[in-house]
Amino acid sequence: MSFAARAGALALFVLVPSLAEAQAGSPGGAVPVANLTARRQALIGKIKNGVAIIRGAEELANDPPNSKYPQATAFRQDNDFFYLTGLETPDAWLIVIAADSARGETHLFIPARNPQAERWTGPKVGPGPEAAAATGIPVTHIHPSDSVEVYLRNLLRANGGPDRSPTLWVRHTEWDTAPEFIQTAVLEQQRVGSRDLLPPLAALRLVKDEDEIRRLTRAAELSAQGHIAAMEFTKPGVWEYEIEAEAERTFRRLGAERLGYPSIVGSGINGTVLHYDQSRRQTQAGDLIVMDMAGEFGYYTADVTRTIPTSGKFTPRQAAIYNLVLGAQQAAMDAVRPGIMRRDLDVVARKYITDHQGDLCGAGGCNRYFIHGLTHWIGMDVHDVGEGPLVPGVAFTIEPGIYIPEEGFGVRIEDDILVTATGWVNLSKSAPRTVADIEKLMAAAKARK
Ligand SMILES: [Mn+2]
Repeated sequence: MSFAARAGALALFVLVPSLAEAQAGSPGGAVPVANLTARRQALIGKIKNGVAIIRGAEELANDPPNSKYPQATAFRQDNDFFYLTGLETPDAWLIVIAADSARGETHLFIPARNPQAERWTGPKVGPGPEAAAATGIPVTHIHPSDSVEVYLRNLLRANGGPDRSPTLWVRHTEWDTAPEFIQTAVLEQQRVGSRDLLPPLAALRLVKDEDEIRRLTRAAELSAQGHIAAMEFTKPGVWEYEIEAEAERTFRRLGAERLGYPSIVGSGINGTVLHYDQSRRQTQAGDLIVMDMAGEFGYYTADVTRTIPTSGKFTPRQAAIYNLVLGAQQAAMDAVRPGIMRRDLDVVARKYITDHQGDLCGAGGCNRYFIHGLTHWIGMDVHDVGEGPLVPGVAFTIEPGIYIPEEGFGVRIEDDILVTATGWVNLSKSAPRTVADIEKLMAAAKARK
């Protein structure tokens, strides 16, 4: 073996400092330990008694010849796991043990560090003091991932027995892909049965804490800035994908680590296709363009739609439909207050359209062109989990739309609303929303070109 080869072999086994710092250096920053601890304690309070098992996202496969050639930036942690640990480490597990009479405890399982693999994929947080400092989980409760199966079996055996068998809380949605030892463990517990972990976790994730609100606020603001960039860029003849690129580079430049969802830029007739995401058409003067695009910041995503005229000026017909949609959106916003349901807002928006449509859509009325729901929750998922009335800390979209294929255009306006103790705020309000403000912004941009 040559000296160079020996040196190389040696270098493989030198551990470089782990990524705890690098993770904290992500644009979103680290989730404060106090928040993570509070969330885990709240989960223990919700499940009261039993054992919850949360599996982190798996390392991306790299198996030639079908290799996707995974990159660290393509990995995204499981939402529930990130919510409770703030860790982006792949192939990790969290076991939360609740007991009626005690505060409960949390055990974290993360892969032992592998110097050879880290030469390819970069340094990782291993089981040890760094993981304890990042999560607030005591280092004595942090173990290597490959010990999770034995740990769980012992835990259930120790707490089992005919009289007191702990309830297992698992996410039923991922049941089919759960490892065999989890499935076996649950089968062994069937006297008590397994319970779906989604409802208690969703109830927690629905009401955002201050660190989540910070992330969501930033996601909405950078998304609004991307919409402004797209408006300034647009003129007849540009392609839909160019508009998309203009917005997306702004999201990224302002700290978005990925898109919240595939961008939708639908001009003309494409604007009537709700999830059109090909972005392959060349725009023409006279088109309207529906742009539904947002970035994700620190695991929280906005969801923002604006509709603009390619030429910078709405036709009277387009403006009339636009203002009806805008009025419906504003009416729904004005009805937001703690205690009401999102479906109540849907009723308000549709009633506004009925009351103000005049003869814009003929005898059938405009609501027959409003073919989707008015709102959904936002958060770690663009269609986030949870249910129930509006309370301070929930966030959701208000997005009425009218799509008229026979006239070749659609209009959707979508903003992100956060309910506060004193009312609500529109997190995406920086993106112009009225006919006058959109035309003014596009005219100013044209004058500068
Ligand atoms: Mn939406």
